[in-house]
Amino acid sequence: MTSDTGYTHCARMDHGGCRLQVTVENGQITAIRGDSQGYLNAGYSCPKGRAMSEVHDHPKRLKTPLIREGVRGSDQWRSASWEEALDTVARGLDRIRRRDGAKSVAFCQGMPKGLEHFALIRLANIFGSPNLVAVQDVCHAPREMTGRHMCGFYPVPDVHSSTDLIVLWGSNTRATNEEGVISSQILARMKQGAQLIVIDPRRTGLAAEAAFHLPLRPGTDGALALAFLHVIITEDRYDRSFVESWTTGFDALAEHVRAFTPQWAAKITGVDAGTIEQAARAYAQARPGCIAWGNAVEQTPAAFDTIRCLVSLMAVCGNLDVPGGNIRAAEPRLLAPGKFVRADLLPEKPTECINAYCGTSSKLMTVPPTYFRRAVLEHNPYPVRAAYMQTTNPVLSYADTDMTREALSRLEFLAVSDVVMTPTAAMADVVLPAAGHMEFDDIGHYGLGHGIILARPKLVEPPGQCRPDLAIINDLGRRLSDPDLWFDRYEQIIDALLAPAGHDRASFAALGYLRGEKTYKEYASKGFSTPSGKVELALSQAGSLGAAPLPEYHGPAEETDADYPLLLTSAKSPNFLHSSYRWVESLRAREPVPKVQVHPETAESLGLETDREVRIETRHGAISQVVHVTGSVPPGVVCAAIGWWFPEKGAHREESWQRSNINVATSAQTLGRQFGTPNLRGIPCRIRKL
Ligand SMILES: Nc1nc2c(c(=O)[nH]1)N[C@H]1C(S)=C(S)[C@@H](COP(=O)(O)OP(=O)(O)OC[C@H]3O[C@@H](n4cnc5c(=O)[nH]c(N)nc54)[C@H](O)[C@@H]3O)O[C@H]1N2
Ligand SMILES: Nc1nc2c(c(=O)[nH]1)N[C@H]1C(S)=C(S)[C@@H](COP(=O)(O)OP(=O)(O)OC[C@H]3O[C@@H](n4cnc5c(=O)[nH]c(N)nc54)[C@H](O)[C@@H]3O)O[C@H]1N2
Ligand code: SF4
Ligand SMILES: [Mo]
Repeated sequence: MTSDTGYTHCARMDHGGCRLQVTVENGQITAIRGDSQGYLNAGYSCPKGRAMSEVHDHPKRLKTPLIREGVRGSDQWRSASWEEALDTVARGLDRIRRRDGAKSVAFCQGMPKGLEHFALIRLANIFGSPNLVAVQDVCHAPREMTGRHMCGFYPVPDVHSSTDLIVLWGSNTRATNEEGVISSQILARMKQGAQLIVIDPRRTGLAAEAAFHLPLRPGTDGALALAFLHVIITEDRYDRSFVESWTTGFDALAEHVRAFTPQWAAKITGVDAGTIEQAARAYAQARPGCIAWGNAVEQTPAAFDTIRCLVSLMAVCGNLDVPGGNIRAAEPRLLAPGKFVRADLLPEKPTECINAYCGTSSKLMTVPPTYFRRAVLEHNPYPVRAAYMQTTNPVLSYADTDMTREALSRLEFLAVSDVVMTPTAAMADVVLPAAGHMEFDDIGHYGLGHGIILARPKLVEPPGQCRPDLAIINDLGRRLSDPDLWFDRYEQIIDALLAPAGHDRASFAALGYLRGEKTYKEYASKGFSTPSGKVELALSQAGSLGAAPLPEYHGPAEETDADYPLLLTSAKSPNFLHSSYRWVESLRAREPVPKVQVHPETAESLGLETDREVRIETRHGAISQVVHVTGSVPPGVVCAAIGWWFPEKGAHREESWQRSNINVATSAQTLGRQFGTPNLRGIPCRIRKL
């Protein structure tokens, strides 16, 4: 028997980052624990991270390439060699490229798991398609791009430095480890005395420990943020010297927010005016304080306005680019993403991608999923007829599942790479078995903009014939384009990225992580990278973005009425990543069924009881989940579980992906103009007993 101990950083179970100590015996992972030397986690790990040992070699894992035999979606496949499968994929994509043009082929990516995200962009660019579809419409693009419009960078919370106060604005880090923001760091700052403000309809664990918890009505964040600005500006609590030297439009903003009193916001948000005032004052007083923002601020069509308010708060309180505030993270000197993806080969991308025709932000370099599906279904703005999807499960993750299913069934050719058969892969012509975490050499958090790059060396062989996405893309690239643009072996990609930092895979694995050298307040010498060189509280380019110069609040995306009196929102589960890993026994045992959280008063008025299955109906669709009566959600708010399908029922079956999938009940009709964001928070609904 051989036994080894290896070290890597967790990945694919959330955004990843905990350094793990991994025991490998006879080629199998037998133990995983958090490593006390971990830069981000200092010994911490969670059940998801430790469950990776079950993922490797799980019987559900895809182990050979599959080619469709029966009608699409009927679950009839034959195993194929990699040669045949890759040739079939290359032929399928090339046929459409020759007939309809390269832009009729889309490349789709889910939450980035590692380098495969950038490798796929490289493939799309070299292939000649401007259409890289990503879930960024509801995940990070709104905050990143809005930040870049207003202050020239993506202002990430500096939870690595000492800080007086952390605002968790619709972010629940204790359950959802986020890019560079790990709850162990927030807890460490709290131990040093940092206060918390939690803005979340639910009383989460962190809310219970916070100095202020503002349980707002889902979808009303913009109104609350305007009231924060009102308090801070009218009470003269802002950083006058920063505002005078480094912002544009402050006087107009001050005038604009006069109407948005705490009393006004209280009516909309349901949070009492006194609490709004006190919390706003606490943020203004904290020097420094940071805002750790989550999905809630960017999962409504109003994301652009909501986030503009938050960046304005950071700016007027002097918290931009100071230690412990919201900073421009400096990246370590790796090969720049733009160079790696060969953006130079496709200069027409910004004007030719699907969303360029939809008036989205010019900084958005990925296609919002709704515009991709409209291109497939309505040929709007032009037809898309084939897709290559990796690390994504759109049947579960895109708003409006009917639309997704329809689009998938209309594609002339679809190839999917995944680690298991999913409801999306079940619709494909070719399914490719991907290697998972610890099964190949990878790098974590490259290009994500928070300044830390993590080593993820290979520790075990992949099961069966599984191959890393990096290798699959490299092989497809060699078939679809000049082979000289590709690599002999996928590992060379990693060495190429690390070379500018003076590392190769081995030396980087030994080092563990790289952090960019941070110098704060770079604006003092260089100005802000905006047209005016300042933070644009009033946005000079607002017109081209279809917005007013100052952030507004236009009310919720959808109003409740007598038929749909409750407000539906969601929160991510600590036990799963989106739709992934319902098939991992230890995780499923922790959470066997999808639960919808309902307040005791709401439950009583509707006669609902814990553990009883109910129907949740919106104007767009209906799903079933199991009631959990809890005082941690406010009355009238319903918080459902996301990403639910039942692998044990068969990925291709409707009863598997339809029954409890929240996106059956969401809509992609109304989208935010700048990022194509649908409404996922604050959806009018009703609940019926089954
Ligand atoms: N209603 C609603 N919808 C949402 C959200 C919400 O809050 N509410 N959240 C949104 C957010 S923030 C995001 S990021 C998206 C997520 O959207 P997706 O990324 O599409 O979500 P997942 O369901 O995790 O799908 C990931 C797939 O990748 C597979 N996988 C894991 N590792 C690998 C690998 O190494 N290679 C390959 N090829 N496959 C792999 C998994 O098995 C899984 O099937 O969903 C969004 N959708
Ligand atoms: N365990 C686990 N970890 C994950 C993920 C996962 O699926 N599971 N996903 C990863 C991904 S891709 C992402 S993007 C991040 C997301 O991480 P988060 O942003 O933390 O994601 P959520 O849990 O969707 O939302 C956070 C909180 O928003 C609250 N909320 C709901 N509606 C509203 C609202 O209208 N306003 C406000 N202010 N709050 C609201 C919810 O109650 C929840 O506590 O997590 C990453 N980490
Ligand atoms: S918190 Fe995230 S990174 Fe850490 S062990 Fe859990 S899943 Fe992995
Ligand atoms: Mo996400």
